[in-house]
Amino acid sequence: MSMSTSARLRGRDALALRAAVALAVAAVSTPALAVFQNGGFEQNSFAGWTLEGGTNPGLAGSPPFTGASVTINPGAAGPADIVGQVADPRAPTIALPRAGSFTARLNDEGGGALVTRLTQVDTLTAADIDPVDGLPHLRFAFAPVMDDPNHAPHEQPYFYVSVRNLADNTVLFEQFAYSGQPGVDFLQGTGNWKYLPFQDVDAVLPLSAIGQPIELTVIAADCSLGGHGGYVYVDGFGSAPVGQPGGGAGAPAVELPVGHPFALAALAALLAAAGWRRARTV
Ligand SMILES: [Ca+2]
Repeated sequence: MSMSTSARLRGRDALALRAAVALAVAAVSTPALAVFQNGGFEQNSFAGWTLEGGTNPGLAGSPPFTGASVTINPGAAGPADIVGQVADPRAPTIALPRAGSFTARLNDEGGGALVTRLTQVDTLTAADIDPVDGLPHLRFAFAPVMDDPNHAPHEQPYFYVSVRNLADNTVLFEQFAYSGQPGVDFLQGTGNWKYLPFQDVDAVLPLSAIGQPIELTVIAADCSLGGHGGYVYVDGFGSAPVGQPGGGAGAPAVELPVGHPFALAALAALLAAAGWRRARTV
């Protein structure tokens, strides 16, 4: 090997080493972002996410509805956009963006019986462990805004949020409500619109979830008859507390223990106490 080739190789090795060190530093400096790519939508896009949808033929079965009631006929993805500092004329007390500079909005105020579904799968790592309790956390915030035309329950606009462990197909967190659903503390918006303030979720997962694929799903559906819209804002998906507008650290959210023997019962009790009607599908 000539002197010049050897020198070139050494230079290349040094570059590779420098790149590896840079990656390691980046990983160490952003441990809270280990789970879910672009979880706060701060790329001002849906990069890292999968947007799908179709049309809403109505919920299957009869109340109480669950994720198993959700039926989507094949079709193009429903509307979705990223919003910044804007006012929502239908939900005047919702402050946007929820965290950082951007918040995602799935579906919109228009009708057409459209459904928007957002999903992402990622693997929990040790970086998602909260040092406070030594357990992995999954945190996010959501706020549904839906017209309430007072159709039959299965025809109403609805939203659905779930966190599922794909390794064993268990539901770690799930929330469903149709517009105007009895027992849900909807606020009255403009006209017939109903909404909820941002709900901060802090799902505490078992250590066994480390290394397993976790799937997030958010669905927002118009009424099935085609005349009325509904949408949901989501933001801050990750293991760190959901931040504040502009990027500050968030206040601790109410903890929802998930994944130990009493977790689902405790979660159900908590949601019931908050006026939620909740059912699980496993
Ligand atoms: Ca954000």
